[in-house]
Amino acid sequence: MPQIGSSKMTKLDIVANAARMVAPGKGILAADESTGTIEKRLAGIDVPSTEANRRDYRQLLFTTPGAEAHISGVILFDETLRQTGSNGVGLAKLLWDKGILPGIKVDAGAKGLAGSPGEMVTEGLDGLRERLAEYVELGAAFTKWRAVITIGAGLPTQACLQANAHALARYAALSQEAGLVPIVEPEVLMDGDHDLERCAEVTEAALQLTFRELFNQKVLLEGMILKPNMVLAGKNCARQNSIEEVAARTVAVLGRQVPAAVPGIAFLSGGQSEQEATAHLNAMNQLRNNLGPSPWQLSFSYGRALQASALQAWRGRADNVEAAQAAFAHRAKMNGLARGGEYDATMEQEV
Ligand code: 5MM
Repeated sequence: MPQIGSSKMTKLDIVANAARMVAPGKGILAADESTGTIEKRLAGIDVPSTEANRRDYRQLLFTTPGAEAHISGVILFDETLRQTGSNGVGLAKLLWDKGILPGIKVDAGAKGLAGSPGEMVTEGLDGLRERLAEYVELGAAFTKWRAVITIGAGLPTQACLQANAHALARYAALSQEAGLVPIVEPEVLMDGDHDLERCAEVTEAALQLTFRELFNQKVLLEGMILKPNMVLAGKNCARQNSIEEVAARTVAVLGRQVPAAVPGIAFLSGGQSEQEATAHLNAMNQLRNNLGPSPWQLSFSYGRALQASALQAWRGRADNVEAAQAAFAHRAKMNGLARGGEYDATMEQEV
């Protein structure tokens, strides 16, 4: 298969890379925090967001011994794809050498949607074809685009759902044209006091429109990954649901809207704690094991839920690198086990 910097990817290569991204026992690390977000994360551990600190932190994650056993791909921010590690090797090459696929966030962020106060539409389509060609040269194997959908009084509007679905599909088609696997991320936010059923209703509507647009734009479903939210009650809802309720409702919504041709679903964590995100994924895979074979892999593409304890353990100090890597390796392993429904909360004591 063509590797780093190749512009000769065929449809078969794209399909093979998509399958590799959701290989059993593995999932994706989202390390594509944009400049503002990584600054916030580093501020949380009193570390200034300099280019060197961002590089050191991400290098720490990528060089974690054994991470490749449970991590199939890493989503990078533009800066990281261009960075070189302390040993002089490019970070993207370092990942390829470990058997981990590097990917790249290609959206330009969620901006206010004109005419829809409180709603956002993700931008970044202008010039995307040219940017993708450069990302191929820099060694990316896949891309990511995140749409943000807010639940509130009268929200989301059809205009918001439609605009975001259209942009996601245009992005996905351009990515495949460039030989890259698109991760399609329509995120229904956990913010608000809505209940589980309202989240289910909105998630279903968002997915339905997204797949309609993907079909319209002729996106090869076998060569993409869906990155959705789990179906959860809003953070401020008085009634929070059990792990089993969340798992059952999420799988039911996906079963109604995600075509069987899609190889895998890699959830975002969206503000859940590390252990909640793992327990939910585990319960979904247990459910699928009990119900019989599922059409798609149920995997993870977590940012915060894979990094929170590693970040806390690191705190910007070289002598904490080993402890931070142990924390990250532990989370990767727990989620790797959850991929097969083999996780148990008692395993959290292992680290
Ligand atoms: C890691 O966070 C990603 C980038 O966010 P910003 O564009 O706001 O900086 C984000 O897209 C991420 O890939 C997903 O939302 C999943 O992350 P979480 O933390 O929700 O699992």
